Parts: sequence; structure tokens; C-alpha cells
Amino acid sequence: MASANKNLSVYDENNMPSTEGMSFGIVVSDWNAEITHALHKGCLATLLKHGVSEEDVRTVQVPGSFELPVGAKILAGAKRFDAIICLGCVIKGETQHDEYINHAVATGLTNLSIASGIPCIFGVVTTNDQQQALDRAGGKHGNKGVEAAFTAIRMAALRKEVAKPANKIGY
Ligand code: DLZ
Repeated sequence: MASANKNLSVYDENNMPSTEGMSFGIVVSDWNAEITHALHKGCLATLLKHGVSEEDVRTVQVPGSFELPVGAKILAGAKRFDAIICLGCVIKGETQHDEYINHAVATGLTNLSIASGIPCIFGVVTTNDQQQALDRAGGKHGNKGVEAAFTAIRMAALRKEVAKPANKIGY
């Protein structure tokens, strides 16, 4: 479903896993900062709303979205985050730069997630123009930073759950 048909800030708030003991890393791209800083605001507010304390969130900034995977790799190296949230905004221009950046970020974050086992969340708005980006950064289609935060909580909880010893029946 395209995000134009879905509000990015709407999720089942009453059916979220516990965030007890969880830490999150956030990487924010400074390119299109008006948008990405609004994504960060929504993301952080959602983590705190679900019980994460500010001391358990570390935010770092990178110059552009292309640098999100390496920013995430640096945070992954700290080995103390249950998930890493990457926030960026790539707006189509006169050239195909957006396609190269989007593909590189998506591939980079997927590869890092699989190699490290730490969920690296794709919180990048990829739009045709500034207005579409504003619509997804707290505007009429919600906030992709909120979506990235609740996705991170769910993936971190899945990772923790599977790491627990399996229940044994009988003996
Ligand atoms: C160069 C560039 C351009 C043209 N557009 C964007 C954009 O829309 N969004 C974004 O996050 N970054 C953009 N960048 C910067 C690249 O992501 C990167 O920072 C530079 O190419 C340096 O590696």
C-alpha cells in the first residue's frame, strides 16, 4: 500500500511489546534537514511514549542519506543497541541521483541488518517533491519517523524474544 493511502503515524498502540531494557540508536541525515529533523522529533517522541528512557537513545547525524548505512555501521559496532533507526529524505531532482542514493541506502541497510543481526530500520522518505516530503514528516500522511520507531520496537522485541531459552514441556 502506498503511504498516500496510509497514515504513517497510525498503529496499534495497545498491542506493542514492552521496551524494558531496550536501547536504540538513531542516525539522522542533515540533507533536507527541515524534513529529517521533523522525522527525528516524531521518532524520539514515539520511543519515549512506549517507555524508552532518553538515556537509552543515542542520536548521531550524518551529512546525507547516502551516509546512513555507514552511520548505522558505526553505531552497530558499539554493540549496545537493540535496533538502529535511520532517518533521511531524498527528493527527486533533475537527475537520477535519487535512485542511486535510495538503492544504495536500502541495500546497505538490508545487508547490515542481515550481517550484524541488528535491525536497521529504513526511515527514509523518498518523494517527488518537497510537499510530498512535508506530508510524510508530520503532515497529512503522518510521520515516517513514528513508523520507523514502532517498527524498531517490534523488531527489537522479536530479537530479544528469540534470544530467550525455549520453553520446555515435561522435563
Ligand atoms: C548530493 C545529494 C543530493 C543531490 N540530494 C540528496 C537528497 O535529496 N537527500 C539526501 O539525503 N542527500 C542528498 N545528497 C547527498 C548525498 O546523500 C551524500 O551526502 C553526498 O553525495 C556525499 O556522499
